[in-house]
Amino acid sequence: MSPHRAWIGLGSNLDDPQRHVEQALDELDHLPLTRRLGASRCYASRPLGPQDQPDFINAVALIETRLSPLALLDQLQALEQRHRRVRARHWGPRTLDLDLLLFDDSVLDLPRLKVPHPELARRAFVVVPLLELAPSLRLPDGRPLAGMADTLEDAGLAQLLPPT
Ligand code: PH2
Ligand code: MG
Ligand code: MG
Repeated sequence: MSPHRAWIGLGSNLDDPQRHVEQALDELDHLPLTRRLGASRCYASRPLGPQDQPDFINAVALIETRLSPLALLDQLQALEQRHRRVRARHWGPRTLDLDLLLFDDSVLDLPRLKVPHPELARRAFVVVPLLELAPSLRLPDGRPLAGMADTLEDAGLAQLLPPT
């Protein structure tokens, strides 16, 4: 069976965020049955949600994997834990957040996992890096992602230098 393609959103706003994101981009390439096909640049963005927290670094990666969606989710959560992520408050600060954004053209509505990520199209810090990597990307329902970024507030999004 051919491998799956999955898009992962990365975010961090604690403890040298760019280092966490760049390291996680590397670690995604080493997950079992998985390799990374591409990564966006890192973007700085103002926090969505509670404002009394540091700005975020966000990026998006494309991976190829033979893991199932839930097995991939387990791997992503284990990777978050290795970055000593503490789940303190909803939408609060974190050392590493890995969100499964898209998995092939799958639509999943499981207790642990919703794909596409329900907030995907509303978040400039997800849509802009996705479009950087894949300008013609479409959601499973066929809607093109291009154009969606224009209708979002830019959330103070600033493109950083590419990871070295
Ligand atoms: N993640 C959140 C809440 N707010 N804001 C930005 N700018 N970037 C994020 O990744 C982010 C956020 C919850 O996952
Ligand atoms: Mg998130
Ligand atoms: Mg998350």
